[in-house]
Amino acid sequence: MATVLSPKDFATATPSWWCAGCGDFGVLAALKQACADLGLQPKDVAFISGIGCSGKISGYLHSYAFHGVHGRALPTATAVKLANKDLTVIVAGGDGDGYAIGAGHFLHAVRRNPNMAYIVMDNQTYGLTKGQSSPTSMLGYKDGTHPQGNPDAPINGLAIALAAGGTFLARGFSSEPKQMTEMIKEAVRHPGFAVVEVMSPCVTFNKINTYKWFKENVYHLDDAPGYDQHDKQKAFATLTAAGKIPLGIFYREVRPTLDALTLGDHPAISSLPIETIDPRLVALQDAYA
Ligand SMILES: Cc1ncc(C[n+]2csc(CCOP(=O)(O)OP(=O)(O)O)c2C)c(N)n1
Ligand code: SF4
Ligand SMILES: [Mg+2]
Repeated sequence: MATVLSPKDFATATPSWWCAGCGDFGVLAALKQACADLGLQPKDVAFISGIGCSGKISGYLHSYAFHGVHGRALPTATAVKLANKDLTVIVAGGDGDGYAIGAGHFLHAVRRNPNMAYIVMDNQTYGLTKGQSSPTSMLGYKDGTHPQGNPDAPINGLAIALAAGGTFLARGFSSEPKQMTEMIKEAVRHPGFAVVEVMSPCVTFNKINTYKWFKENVYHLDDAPGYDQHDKQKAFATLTAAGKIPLGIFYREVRPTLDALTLGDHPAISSLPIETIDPRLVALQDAYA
């Protein structure tokens, strides 16, 4: 029988690089708790991340991990899932990684619906490169590249994902660990591509969207009586309404996953005997060893 693990079993010895108070600590804590609650073992999890302060998270979770190229976490994760569909694949990255350089991959992952959870750690800035405007920065956000204020309207990643065929869309706040843990667990359990956007304040560069600002500017869908997570029109209206930022699970539906459609009952590549792998691939691999 597999041992039941605690969040501490998902910690690594890697010292954290994040600034004290960074929202990303809350995301990591929720993730470890979710993995423990789900009864996962580190060997069951492949954690793929992008580049950014957020992307460093894969080094802090004891699991298989791949810290990829900026904006390319999703195609990498899709390949991992197709190679070994038994792995629980979790992807994480920043608002820049997912909604700027990786925007094309984001849309196509949403429509393909591979079975994995994607956490967008949204601090409304490019933290790693010292606070430039990101696709989710507010109009007027001031930084080194926009000293007069950001002239670009922010994009709404979850509404875009809903329009592209998203099957699970949620938003959490990094200083609400219990709600975030439950959301991540639901996302991992969802049979398809589950997007969890987490408002994760950058205490060093984003002096507008602070913890205090969020506490004053969010509300919880759980407080809205009768909200139906299967009502697409309602989800779209909720996500795009002006005013306070909604938190919760907006929408879910079940439709065939990329893995089911492409692999069917075929065994995953990882389970094939080595002799059945095309020798040209082995030679190619050896050439780069
Ligand atoms: C191809 C490429 N372009 C640009 C960069 C520089 N770069 C590194 S991280 C980053 C943005 C990070 O912002 P975000 O994804 O929001 O992550 P955060 O640091 O805010 O968590 C950029 C532009 C890069 N590493 N690679
Ligand atoms: S720069 Fe911002 S996002 Fe990066 S570790 Fe520091 S607080 Fe977090
Ligand atoms: Mg960011």
